[in-house]
Amino acid sequence: MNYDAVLADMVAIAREAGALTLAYFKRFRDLEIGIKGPADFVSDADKESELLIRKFLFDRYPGWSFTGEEFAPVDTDNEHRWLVDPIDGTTNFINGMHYTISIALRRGNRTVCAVLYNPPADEMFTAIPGQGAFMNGERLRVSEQADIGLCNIGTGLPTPGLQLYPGAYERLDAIRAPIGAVRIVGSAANSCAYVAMGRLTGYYEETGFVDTAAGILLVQEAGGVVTDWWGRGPDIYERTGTLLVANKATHAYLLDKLKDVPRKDPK
Ligand code: LIP
Repeated sequence: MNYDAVLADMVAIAREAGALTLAYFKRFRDLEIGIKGPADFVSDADKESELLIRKFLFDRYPGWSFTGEEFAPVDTDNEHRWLVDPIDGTTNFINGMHYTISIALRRGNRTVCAVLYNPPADEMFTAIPGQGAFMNGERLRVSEQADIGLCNIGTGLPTPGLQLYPGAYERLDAIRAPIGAVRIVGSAANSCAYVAMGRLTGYYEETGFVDTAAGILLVQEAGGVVTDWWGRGPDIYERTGTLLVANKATHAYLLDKLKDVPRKDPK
């Protein structure tokens, strides 16, 4: 099956969801006057965005299964499934910082189309296996930086359920010297996109696959390395979420450092 037309549809609906969520995003300072709590604010935007995307995709591709972040999955097809995060980076969102919309199409256990949109920056990322990764139509390559002292590494810190992800601060401590910098982009999807385009040389976090499915394909198509924290493949990281995406040099460095942090291997 040729997925070019499907990708074009995904781009169109990501843009629409971008406009919808931006209207909320621009009003983030309303939260200070308490019209709505942050949880309601973001959950209204999240739900509206997911419903908009879901309706569009169901109309165009009736019968394909759907997993989103806000509602129960729809399991109608064993072959094709949408993985949709309607707002990745919800804490960023309520603080007026960059967030992304992530849409991946899975066929069996492969991602066959990926779209990732950062509405505040108007950056649209796309990928199809074997055809490369692009931002606003421009081909992406991961960073060629091999000097660890100049590497720029992304991660995330768990909010709010820190106890769910033990070791996050110890891991920061383990990776820090002698790297150039650590950044928290605040959206797992956007962090992957930044690796694909070379803003970050690498990124690691324990996070959900719905958030990262599209970003992972971007990194792979941009020539990056994708494994779990112990160097293993998709059968492990898609399930456990212990994801490591990077250029070659950063990947080798992080693998070496992350293994020293006490962490129960989530087999
Ligand atoms: C979250 C990201 C956050 C990352 C978490 C998770 P959500 O997604 O925004 O940056 O640290 O692992 O991916 O809850 O905002 O969709």
